[in-house]
Amino acid sequence: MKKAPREEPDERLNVTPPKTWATGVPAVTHALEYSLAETSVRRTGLTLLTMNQVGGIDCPGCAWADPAPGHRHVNEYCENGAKHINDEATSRRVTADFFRRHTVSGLGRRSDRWLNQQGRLTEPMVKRPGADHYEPISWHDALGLLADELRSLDSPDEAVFYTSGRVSNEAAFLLQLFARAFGTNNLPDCSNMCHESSGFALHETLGTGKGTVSLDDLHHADLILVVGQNPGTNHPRQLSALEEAKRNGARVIAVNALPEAGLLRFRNPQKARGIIGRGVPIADQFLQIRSGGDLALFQGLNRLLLEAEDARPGTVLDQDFIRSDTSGFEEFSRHARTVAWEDVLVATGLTRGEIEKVRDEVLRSERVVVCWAMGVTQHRHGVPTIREIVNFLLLRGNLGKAGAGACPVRGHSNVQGDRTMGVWEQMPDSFLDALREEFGFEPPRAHGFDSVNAIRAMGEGRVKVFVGVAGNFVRAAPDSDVTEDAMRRCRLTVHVSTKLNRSHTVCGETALILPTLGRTERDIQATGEQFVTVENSMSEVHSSHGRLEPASKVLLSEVAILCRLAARTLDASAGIPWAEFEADYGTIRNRIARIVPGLHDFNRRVARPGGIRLPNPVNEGVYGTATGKAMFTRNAWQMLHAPDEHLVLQSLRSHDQWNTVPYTDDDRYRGIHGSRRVVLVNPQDVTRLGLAPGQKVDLVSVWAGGADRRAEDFTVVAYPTSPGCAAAYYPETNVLLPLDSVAESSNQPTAKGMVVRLEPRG
Ligand SMILES: Nc1nc2c(c(=O)[nH]1)N[C@H]1C(S)=C(S)[C@@H](COP(=O)(O)OP(=O)(O)OC[C@H]3O[C@@H](n4cnc5c(=O)[nH]c(N)nc54)[C@H](O)[C@@H]3O)O[C@H]1N2
Ligand SMILES: Nc1nc2c(c(=O)[nH]1)N[C@H]1C(S)=C(S)[C@@H](COP(=O)(O)OP(=O)(O)OC[C@H]3O[C@@H](n4cnc5c(=O)[nH]c(N)nc54)[C@H](O)[C@@H]3O)O[C@H]1N2
Ligand code: SF4
Ligand SMILES: [Mo]
Repeated sequence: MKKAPREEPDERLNVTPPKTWATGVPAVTHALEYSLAETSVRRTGLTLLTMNQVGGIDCPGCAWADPAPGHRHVNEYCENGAKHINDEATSRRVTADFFRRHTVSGLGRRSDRWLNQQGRLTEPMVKRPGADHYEPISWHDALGLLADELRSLDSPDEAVFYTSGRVSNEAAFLLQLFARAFGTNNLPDCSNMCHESSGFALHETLGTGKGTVSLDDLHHADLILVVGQNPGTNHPRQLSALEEAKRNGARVIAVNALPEAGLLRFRNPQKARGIIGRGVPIADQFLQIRSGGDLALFQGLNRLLLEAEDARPGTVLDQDFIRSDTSGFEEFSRHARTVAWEDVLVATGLTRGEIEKVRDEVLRSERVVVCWAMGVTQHRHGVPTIREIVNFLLLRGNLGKAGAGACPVRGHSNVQGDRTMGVWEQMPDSFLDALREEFGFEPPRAHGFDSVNAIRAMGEGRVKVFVGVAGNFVRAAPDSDVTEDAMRRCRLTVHVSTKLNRSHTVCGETALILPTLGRTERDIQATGEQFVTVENSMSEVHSSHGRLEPASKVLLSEVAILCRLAARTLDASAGIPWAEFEADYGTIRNRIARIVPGLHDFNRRVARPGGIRLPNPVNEGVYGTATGKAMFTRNAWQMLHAPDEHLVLQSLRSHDQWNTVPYTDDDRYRGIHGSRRVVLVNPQDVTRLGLAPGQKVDLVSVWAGGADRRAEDFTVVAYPTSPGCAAAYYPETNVLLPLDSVAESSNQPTAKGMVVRLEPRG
C-alpha cells in the first residue's frame, strides 16, 4: 500500500516557548505578508476590504458570526481569515502544461503544502485508465463521461456524493436534489467528521441539531465555558466576542488539554488598546483536563449542583423550567448522584477544588453559555458528553433565554448551511416529503452512507463512483492507507475543486478534476451577475458577492457544473428546470424557500443587511424530541484509558493551516517552527517513557482486534499538555486513526482519542 506523503524534512525544527497571548499587531502583519506573497495589492484590497461586510464576500474560513450591520469594523476579519481568502485569491495557476510536466504518481509524493501552493486549477482534466498523467478534456466530454458512468451503475447507491462546508447553500441544495433525483441518499460530508456528535446529541435532547445562541447572547452572558476549542487559531473573532462579554462583566472558563494562547490573553488588533497593552486576559479559570475527561467533568459538576440544591432547596435549580420544559429529571438526578469522585478526578486529572470553583461560578451566574468544538465531538463518547452538557444547561434553565444556551462552534463557513439544505445521508421524512411535493419525484428513504461507511463501501466494491464537491476527502478521512486503497478501487473518482490536493492524486480507474469558481470570484450567468448565500454558526443566512475576476475563463461555478451534470444524467421527464437554475440563482432560492422552514420569502429577506436569522424552536420552548420536552439523559460512565507506556493522542490544527492544507510549517502560538512532524508530550511523560526532547520516534497506534498503524519520523517536543495526553498535527496523523474508531451513535472518527506508543527510531 502507498504511504501517506512525507512532509519536508524537519532539520529546521526550532522550538520556542509557547505564546501566552493571541492576535494583535504581529498577527495582522503576518496576514498582510502572506497576502502580498500570494496575490497583488489590488486583489488584496478587493478581497480584504469587502470581507464580512454587507454586500461583500463572506469569509471562506470559519463559521463564526459577523456583528450586526453598523457594528462592524472596517477590517472585520482576523489574520487567519485573511490567509484563507488569499489562499483562494492567489495569482498562481495550475494549467494543462503543469499536468504534462508532472505524473500523477509524482504528484502523489508531494506534500499537502506543496500541492496547495501550485495555485488555482484552471481547466477540466481527465486521467484515463492505465495513464499516469492528467490530460485536458472539454466540459462537455467531462460531464458526459461522468453522466455515462452514473447511468451505467446497477444501482444509484453505487455512487457517493461528498461535500465540504465551503460550498454555498445554492450548490448544496442542488447537489442533494440531484443525488436524490438520481436515487440515492449517499451524501457523506465533512460534517460527519466534524460536529456530527453535536448534531446527534442536540437532536436527541433538544430536537434540533443547531446551537441556540446568537452573538448578542454571548455578549450578554454572565459565564461562558469554552470547552475543547482553540479560538485563537480556529475562530479568532470569537475572541472579540469573549472580550466584549468580559467588558459587560462575564467570566470565562476554558477547558482544554492544552494551554492555548488565545484562551489565556488576547490583544485586539482592531483597537489601539489592544495594540499597546498586554491585552485582556480571556480565561478567568483554566481547567487543563485530560483528553476525553469532559464527560466526567460535567457529570461531577452536575452532581455538585444537585447537592447544592439539596443544601439550599429552591435556590439552585430552575424548578419551574425543569417542570414545564423538560423530561427525565428524576432518573437523571438519581444517576448523577452515583457518580464517584475518585473516577471523576482520575478521568479529568483535575482536583475537586477546581471543579467546586466552577460550581461557584455557575451559582453566581444567571446566564450561562457553553461553547464547544472538536475537543469534545471527536471522542468515542462525544455524544454522551454533549448530552451531559445539555443536562448542565437544563438544570438552571440556561436555554431559551437571552444570554444563555448551547454553542457548538462550527468549522467551515457554510457547513451548517449545507445541512439546512439537505446535505445529510439521514435527512428526516419531513424534508424528503417537501422535496417530493415541490419536484414531483419520490426521494429514496433508506439512509445513505456517511463518510466512514462510504470508505467501507468503496473498499468492498459496493460503491464504484466517488464525486467530491469541495474538500479533500482522502486527507480529511481517517485511516489514510485504507481510505486511499478504497478510492483506488473505484471505477471513477471526480473532484470539483478550486485547488490541487492529494485527493486528485489518489485516483480511481478514471479520474476527473473539475475546476470551479471560488467565493471570491464574480459569477456571471445568463441573467447577469449572481450571488450565493451561506449560514454561519449562529443560524444567520446572508449573501456573499464575489469581486475578483475568475482564476480562468474556463471555470464554471459549482451551480453550473451541478446543473449541467444533472441535465445530462437524469431523464428530461424528471421535470427539474436545471437550465433555469443555472441562469438565475434566485430561482433556486425560490425553491429552497418552499422547502426549508424559516427561509420563506428567501430572496427578498436575504437582501436585507444582515440577512435572515433562522428561528431555533428551542428558543420558542418547542422541542421536537421523543417526549416533546427537552430531555435530561442518563449517560453511562465512560473514561478514555491508555495502557501503560501508551499515551492518548489528539490530532489538531496548527495556527497556519486550513484543515488538510498547511500554509507553512510553523505553529507560531505554540512555538513550533520549521516542521509539522512533531509530537507534543508532557515533560513528565517524556522522562517516564525514557525519551528525550528532540528525539526521533515513530507513532504507533494500537487498536483492539486490528493491526498497529505507524506514522514515521516525528520529533518529540516537551510541551505542557495534560499528563498522559500527546498532540500532533492533522492530517499527518490520520494514517493512525482506525476506520472503526468512531464515536458512539454519530459514527464520527475519534481524531482526538487515539491510543499510541512512541517508538524510538534506530
Ligand atoms: N485557522 C484555521 N481555522 C479553522 C480551521 C483550520 O484548519 N484552520 N478549521 C475549521 C474547522 S473545519 C473546524 S471543525 C474548527 C475546529 O476548531 P477546534 O475544535 O478549535 O480545532 P482543533 O485544532 O481540532 O482543536 C481542538 C481543541 O480541543 C482541545 N482538546 C483536544 N482534546 C480535548 C479533550 O478531550 N477535552 C478538551 N476539553 N479539550 C480537548 C485541543 O487541545 C484543541 O485546543 O476550526 C475551523 N477553523
Ligand atoms: N485527524 C483528523 N482528521 C480530521 C479532523 C481532525 O481534527 N483530525 N478534522 C475533521 C474536520 S472538523 C473536517 S471539517 C474535515 C475537513 O475536510 P474537508 O472539508 O474535506 O477538507 P479541506 O481541507 O477543508 O478541503 C480543502 C480543499 O477544498 C477545496 N476547496 C476550497 N474551496 C473550495 C470551493 O469554494 N469550492 C470547491 N468546489 N472546492 C473548494 C480545495 O480544492 C482544497 O484543496 O477534516 C476532518 N478530519
Ligand atoms: S473568525 Fe473565522 S469567519 Fe471571522 S475572519 Fe476569522 S476565519 Fe473568517
Ligand atoms: Mo470541521
